[in-house]
Amino acid sequence: MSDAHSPFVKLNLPPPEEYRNRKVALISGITGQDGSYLTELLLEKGYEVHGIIRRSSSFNTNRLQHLYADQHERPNKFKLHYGDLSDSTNLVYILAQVLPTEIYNLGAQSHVKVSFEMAEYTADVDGVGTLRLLDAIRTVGLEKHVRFYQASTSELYGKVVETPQSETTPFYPRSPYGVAKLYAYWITVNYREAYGMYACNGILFNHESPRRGRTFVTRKISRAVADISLGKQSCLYLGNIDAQRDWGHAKDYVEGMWMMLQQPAPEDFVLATGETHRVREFVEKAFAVVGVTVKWRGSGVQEEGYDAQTGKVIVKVDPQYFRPAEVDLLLGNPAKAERILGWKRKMDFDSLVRQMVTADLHASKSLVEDQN
Ligand code: NDP
Ligand code: GDR
Repeated sequence: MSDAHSPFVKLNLPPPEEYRNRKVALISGITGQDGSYLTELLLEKGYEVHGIIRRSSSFNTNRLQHLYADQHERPNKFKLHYGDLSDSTNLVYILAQVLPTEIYNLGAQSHVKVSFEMAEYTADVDGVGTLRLLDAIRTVGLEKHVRFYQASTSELYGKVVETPQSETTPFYPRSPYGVAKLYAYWITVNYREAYGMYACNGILFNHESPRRGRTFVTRKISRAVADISLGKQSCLYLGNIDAQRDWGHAKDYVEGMWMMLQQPAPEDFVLATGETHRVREFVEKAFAVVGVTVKWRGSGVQEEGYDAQTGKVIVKVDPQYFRPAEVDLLLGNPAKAERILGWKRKMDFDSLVRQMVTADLHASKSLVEDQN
């Protein structure tokens, strides 16, 4: 569509090259795991960082708390705006106010199991929400000025078609979350092709950290290991312990997001470690951090893990955590990102597990001390 026929209101902006000399980032999902690491990275790089946060009756900016403190020394570099990916008008308003040079769309209902219970909401926020943000960019006439990152996911691959999974592997999502993200993936490609926007998909495999949400399996395990070792919990209940995931560290992955937006032309990239591990292996390594060896007995829903030294059962399978359709195996091939972006994950699997358990041990011990 030519500008003459554009239904949108355009702001009076400087030419794209001049506009991009400013370094202004807007992040949806800034309160999440990745949002907090990305904010730190961009502030370090001298960006002015704006984030979209949802109004909540409870405190939802824990992961950004330390940056608030910093703001006294770095005024105007970090600002939060109330908003939601379900509210187009609000997105247009924020964009027109902030005039970002880079947008990172990390906001999502990101829990795969929850997406089976909230399928329509997940489609609206994760799928149509991406369209809303892309259209908001066009509405204010930023389509040639701004660079757009879409948080795509290895959940797009879903059912195993080939491994390792790369940018050319066909998609076969297995959850309402995966299907919503498939829409977001293609609308990002479509707006790049249709309107010449600098828009790219980062197809990121699972990445974790001590800031990971507590209901994702790695954090659920690291917290339970800490609490069990401190005598505050007796058993960890899990679903499919044979699922295989390619787990990296979130801090490495947000760097890859930024790198994708610094290329001469927009492209889609896989970020992964190239290794896969079963959930049960994460359990074993996590307990090993506190000196416990886990042995397994039984099978299927009867399977349980026990402490090899004491015989105490510390892990049980609970079918309530099974999913209506599962993604059995994720194993990514990051060769393209390594070759073109020069990206490489820094933290390996063992160090990731150790860091997460150590952080939860520390947090759980401080909680005991606080209560005393
Ligand atoms: P989190 O679940 O930790 O964070 C999600 C963020 O999205 C939170 O800030 C949340 O806000 C926000 N959000 C939720 N609903 C809305 C909404 N309606 N409007 C605006 N914002 C909303 O996810 P991660 O940080 O782990 O992941 C970031 C992104 O990357 C997500 O899109 C996720 O799907 C995707 N992804 C994640 C991977 C991973 O392994 N971590 C791998 C591949 C992709 P609030 O705090 O208020 O809930
Ligand atoms: P995933 O992460 O679905 O891969 O999505 P999650 O940690 O939830 O599950 C990983 C695997 O562990 C199995 N599992 C359990 N999962 C949870 N949450 N709780 C349990 O008790 C449990 N027991 C076993 C799951 O069945 C699954 O196979 C994450 C999210 O961050 C997405 O937003 C992101 O797109 C993908 O990673 C890549």
